[in-house]
Amino acid sequence: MKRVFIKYNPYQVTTEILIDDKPLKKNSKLNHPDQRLQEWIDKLPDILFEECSTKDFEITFHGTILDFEDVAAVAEEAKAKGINISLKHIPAKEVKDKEQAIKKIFEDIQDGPFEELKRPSVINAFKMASSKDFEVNVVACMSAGKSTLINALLSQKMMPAKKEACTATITRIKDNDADHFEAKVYDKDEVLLETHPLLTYEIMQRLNDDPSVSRIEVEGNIPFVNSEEISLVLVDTPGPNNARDEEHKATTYKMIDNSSKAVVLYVMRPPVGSEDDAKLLKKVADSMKVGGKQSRDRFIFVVNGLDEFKKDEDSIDATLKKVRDYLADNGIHNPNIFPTSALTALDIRTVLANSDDDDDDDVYEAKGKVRKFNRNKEMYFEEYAPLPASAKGIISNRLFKAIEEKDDKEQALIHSGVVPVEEAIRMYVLKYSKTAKIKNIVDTFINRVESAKTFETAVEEVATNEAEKDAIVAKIEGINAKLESGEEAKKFKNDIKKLNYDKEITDRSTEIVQKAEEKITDHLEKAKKKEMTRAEAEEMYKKLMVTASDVQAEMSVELENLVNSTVKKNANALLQRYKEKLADLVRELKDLGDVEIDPFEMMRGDISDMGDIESFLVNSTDTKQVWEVVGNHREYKEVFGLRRWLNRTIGTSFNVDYNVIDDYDWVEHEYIDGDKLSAQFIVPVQKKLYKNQKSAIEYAKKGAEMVKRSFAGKFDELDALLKKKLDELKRCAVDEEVAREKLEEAKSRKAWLEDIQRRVNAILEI
Ligand SMILES: Nc1nc2c(ncn2[C@@H]2O[C@H](COP(=O)(O)OP(=O)(O)OP(=O)(O)O)[C@@H](O)[C@H]2O)c(=O)[nH]1
Ligand SMILES: [Mg+2]
Repeated sequence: MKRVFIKYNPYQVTTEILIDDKPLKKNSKLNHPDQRLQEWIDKLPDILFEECSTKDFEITFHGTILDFEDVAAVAEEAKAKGINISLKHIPAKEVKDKEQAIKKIFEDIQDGPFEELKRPSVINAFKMASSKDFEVNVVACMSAGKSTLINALLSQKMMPAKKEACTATITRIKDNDADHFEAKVYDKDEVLLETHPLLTYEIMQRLNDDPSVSRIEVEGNIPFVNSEEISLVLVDTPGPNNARDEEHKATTYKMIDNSSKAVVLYVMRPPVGSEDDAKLLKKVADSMKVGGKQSRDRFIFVVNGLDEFKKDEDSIDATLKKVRDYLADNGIHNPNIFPTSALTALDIRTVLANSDDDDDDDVYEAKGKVRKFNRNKEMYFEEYAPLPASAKGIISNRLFKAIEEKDDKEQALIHSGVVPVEEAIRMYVLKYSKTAKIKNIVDTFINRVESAKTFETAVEEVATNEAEKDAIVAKIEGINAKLESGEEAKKFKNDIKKLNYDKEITDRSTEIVQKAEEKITDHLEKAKKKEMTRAEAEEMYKKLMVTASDVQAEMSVELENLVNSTVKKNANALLQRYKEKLADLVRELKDLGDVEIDPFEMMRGDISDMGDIESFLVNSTDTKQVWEVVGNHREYKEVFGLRRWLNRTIGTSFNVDYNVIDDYDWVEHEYIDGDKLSAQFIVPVQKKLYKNQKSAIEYAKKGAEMVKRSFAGKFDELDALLKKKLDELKRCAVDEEVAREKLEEAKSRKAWLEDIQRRVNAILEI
């Protein structure tokens, strides 16, 4: 038997593994720097077996409960392979403790002696890091019950739901714990059409039927979460095949794409197996292949409508098995499947919450469902839910309480499967988003505190070092001279100008377009015949348009990712270049005395004020229009807005246009040549694909330019700040009075910083 010790810190994403108290060998496959536990834990038993040549292990796991439960699940599965793992858990600090500690530190900083830590940019960075929206995207191919499920999660009928294809707009609902819903309504070009301070179901219905409406931003209460805890956003989408425009289709693809980390509730309604569904599932399968267990956890498959279960005729187990087999046929293995009845949950939370009047048909019917769920053990859907033990515990406690209090509605609600889905969302947030969030927040402090400390240390050294006074002054003047030199400024400007990713983006986007083209030609190759009748030609054309629009939506997701990453790269390179410039400032002055004056270290905190490129980009996806002074008048200018670009690019959809077929000389000929026809069909499609590429390239350039412009201004500000700091140091060196005063101050300020630093670092420990 081998003893294995695993310490996993989900906040820092670090792993330490010891086998029989010895560290891992360098070439061990168990070395997983920078990877989440969930990305490699599945492979643990096999690798252990391979590297230790035994099948008996005792694993001691030091980490959070949720991570421990994943280890436990893997250990359980390993039994089937004859690998025996006994487990011990050393608990770690959980997310909740951390959040409180962070909040306290933030408050203390606001009351502390450092103005630079109270700047709006710091406060914003902190707020951004702590309130990042967490999206739950509800996706399905057809009317499987998306809107009904969202209504059930809202405990309120807000989203229009119907038997036939219904939802036509994208609605994002953000939790704010308020007692009413409000909405902002946008068209395709992101123009605000309407605002509703008090949103109702009737308004939502009208908006949904209005073809000019593209996106509705709603705020209101999502009862199963607390907005202080998670900033949850539920997104209702049209089924991609009845989307009003291709942009919505692209939105669904983007939600599924592995570049997204949001939870996807993939709703299905048996019987499963439509062709469209298979197409969408293939994308899900692709996305689930990357990123290990986290991507598996990200997709929650909701099998809805199971209240229609008939005793003695149906079997829930058999239905779920069919779904599982169907998913496996489409390349999805080990899916998290949750059986539900969204409608029952909604009725319990709305109809039955408001009335007990049996003469009301709705009440009568809803009560029937409650009875059905409570009577049939087979319909206790929570028992099928693939949840970790801690979540199961929460649910069974709730059920136990409901039974004790004879609350049959609450019991049926839990059995309806919607409560387990809510729990699954919460678990995901706790396991992945919250831990990452804590790291982000801590990061917003660490650099700034470090950097403030460097400056205080420099003050101390300068103020006490009589012997090197002249050297210090010379050093500071040297730095200043370089900072002010026109020569240096020109060099820096030139370096920045040289940064250019145009070729890279052209090459990559060409690949993307070629891939898209291939898909379409492949499709045509398969569809065409040497001789085609008019009916066949029309059919071929119709199908081509569907494929073209799919490919187009897919491509726009890839192009958008490309634009995003290019702009990001550009921003990072700029920052890097500025950091190098700071390091350069002291390069030739190193020999001037032992007192260290390091402009880069002193400025690190200020640099990180602008360094959160991720949120910078998020902000810039919204269209912004600003007034800009041009000569002696002002002009309205549009600023970088990714979303707007996306709409424009793919905004015009493929209209079915039968001209090619109509113009053919059918009187003379009975058949049309399939080769010729497909060659003609493909021209406008190709044109459009290339137009998309051109627009993506243009947009990436525009984005890069914008980043350069906005950074150039910031760099000037940073230079000015550095000069100020250097001046202060110089005054300490030349004026004894000032030195004495500053020294006293620096001591207590440094002690305060060290205390904060110790507390911040402790947060990331487990
Ligand atoms: N019996 C039963 N019917 C349901 C359930 N969930 C939804 N429905 C019904 O199924 C139909 C479609 O539901 P919607 O919520 O509109 O489905 P959707 O996925 O939003 O559909 P689209 O917006 O058209 O894509 C409606 O008539 C709902 O009442 C359920 O759990 N059980
Ligand atoms: Mg809907």
